[in-house]
Amino acid sequence: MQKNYKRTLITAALPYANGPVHIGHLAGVYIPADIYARYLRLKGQEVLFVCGSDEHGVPIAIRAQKEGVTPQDIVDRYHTIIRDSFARFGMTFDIYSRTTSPTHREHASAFFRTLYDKGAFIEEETEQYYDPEARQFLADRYIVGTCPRCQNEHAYGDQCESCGSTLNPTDLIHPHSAISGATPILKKTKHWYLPLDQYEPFLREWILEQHKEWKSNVYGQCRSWLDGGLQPRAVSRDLDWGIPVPVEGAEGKVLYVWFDAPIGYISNTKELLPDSWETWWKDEDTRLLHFIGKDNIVFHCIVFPAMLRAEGSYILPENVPANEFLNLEGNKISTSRNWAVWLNEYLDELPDKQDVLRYVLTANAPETKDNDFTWKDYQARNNNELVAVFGNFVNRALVLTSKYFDGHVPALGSLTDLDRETLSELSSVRGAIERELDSFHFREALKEAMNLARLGNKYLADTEPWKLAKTDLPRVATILNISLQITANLTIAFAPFLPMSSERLCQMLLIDLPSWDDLGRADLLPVGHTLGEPHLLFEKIEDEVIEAQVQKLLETKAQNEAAEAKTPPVADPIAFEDFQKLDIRVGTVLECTKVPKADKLLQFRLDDGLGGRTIISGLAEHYAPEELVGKQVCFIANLPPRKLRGIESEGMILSALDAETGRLRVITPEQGVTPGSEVK
Ligand code: B3M
Ligand code: ZN
Repeated sequence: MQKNYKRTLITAALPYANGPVHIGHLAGVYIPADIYARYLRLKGQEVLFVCGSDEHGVPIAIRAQKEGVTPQDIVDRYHTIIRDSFARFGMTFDIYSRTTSPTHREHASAFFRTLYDKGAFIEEETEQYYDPEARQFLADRYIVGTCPRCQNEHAYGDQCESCGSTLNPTDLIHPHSAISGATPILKKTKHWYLPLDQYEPFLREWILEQHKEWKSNVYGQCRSWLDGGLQPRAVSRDLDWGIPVPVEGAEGKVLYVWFDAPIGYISNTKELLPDSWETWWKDEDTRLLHFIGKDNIVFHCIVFPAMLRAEGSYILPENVPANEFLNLEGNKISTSRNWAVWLNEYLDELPDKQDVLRYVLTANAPETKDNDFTWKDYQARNNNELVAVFGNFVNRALVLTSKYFDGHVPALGSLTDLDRETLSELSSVRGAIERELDSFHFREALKEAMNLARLGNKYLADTEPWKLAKTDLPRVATILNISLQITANLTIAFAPFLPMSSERLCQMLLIDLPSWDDLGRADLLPVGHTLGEPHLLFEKIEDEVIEAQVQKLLETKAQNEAAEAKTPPVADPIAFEDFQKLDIRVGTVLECTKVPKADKLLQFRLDDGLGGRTIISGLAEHYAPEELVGKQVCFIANLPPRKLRGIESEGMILSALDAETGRLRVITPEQGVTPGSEVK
């Protein structure tokens, strides 16, 4: 029997700030969470809905390194994009903060220190891979090598993405550092571990005995984690990006991102409610709900609860209604392969269609199994359901009332059996939606709301008031009164699911949103109430709009295939000393001419800061000579001179061979430098 809680604290998974949010995140986490928060608020319950950007972790550090910027630059960019796109989408977070906030830094650090002082951690020295050149320990993702199982040469220290094997760095053949290319060495390093195995009895009782009501996909995954036996889990990392471990002698070590991130829920609450956050996190009368995707189940049902249990003063989640994954046009959504529908791009390219996406992603939500999003289905649901049923019904009710009763709610006359049946079905809609929402069945709940629109549509189709106008206006009045009451109920029924459409419908009815408890009543609109101008609630989506989106995905697919096909594998590792032998300089092109009778060769005269030199380079098919005069190029200065077509060439000009187009582009410094400057 569900306990009567005084308040509900809803968290939504903190999105990694190394890319925008996509429809998979929305379907899996954010739309269900927002529906639920809106629903509870409509019922007058005390709700807090917290989220924020998850800004630490190796992927962000790697991306920063690849882009030649700082991790802070990466998270600032994507935190802004994510925060703003959520706001435009209508997410009703009470706070959307970030884990680089001072409040979080302080709270996560204090949380760690509390557990450390309680002796909750195991301290262990282990051997980890260290990059002697970059002079830093390497997280598993930073170690690349050949997979022992499938020989994929780009396997990572934790996983081979080619055959999916989970690996340890020491399994890799020819491991090398993704940072410097150097061969890593094993070096001792100390880390702290949360002994999850010690919490197994508690977790078994708390989850498997006390929360049998959890969704089967969540409950099942927890059971398998517990049956598999829990191992101590690292809570620190050798990394320079993250929250420093608050222990003497732990320089260069940070909190493991999955230790720090869930604490972000707490610090976000603390940031919002500095004086009363503990009511939400430590009072047993708070119901805590975590909305997440299935890949985060272990962290929210096993690791974070163990952390909270170890700390001792926090409540535990009452439910974790995790969704499965959404695929896109039959393929797994992938940030790295840009195979996604990005929320920020969707909002730009399909303006004012937030509710259409909310509708489709709820109707198609991967609640118990993975599901697929297709643009065709998006169009079909919009045109055949939102436009043809919901929009059509409310439009006819309003237009007919405007036509026959001058836009005022007409009087209710005597009722037929069909009227009574229709009103009876109307009265049951609140219970039907609540039953589904209270058990986190959002797809089913939306269907119940949609059934109300279907009920109205069918009622008008069956009664055909437009045929009675000349012969029985009182009957028309009754039919439209009932239809308008259903229309007013639709504003409430859809308020959690399609908030913007609900608001627009209220404006057309010239009413404030009725309260949730009024859902099902047949007297929401008093006789004589003046209605507003009817407008189309939804517009048809034409084929070309969909084709443009499908085309965009096909181009992404083609780029991926081209990139995968043409990007040459990384060459064998070289010793750092070999690299240091190269003397790469910058030179300014003084002259550039075609080499006679040589289609591919250009002759360069460079100002190399050392008196000038001539270099022959195979760029004639990629540049007109005059294009390069005055440009600065990078060249290898310490190659032995060699004769090409009788001309002595003193070095090699460096160019990039575009993996897609096959074109050669010279490498030039981002800003002008003194000729002869060394490239480091
Ligand atoms: N940043 C989301 C993910 O795994 C992860 C959630 C943290 S919630 C504390 O994509
Ligand atoms: Zn493999």
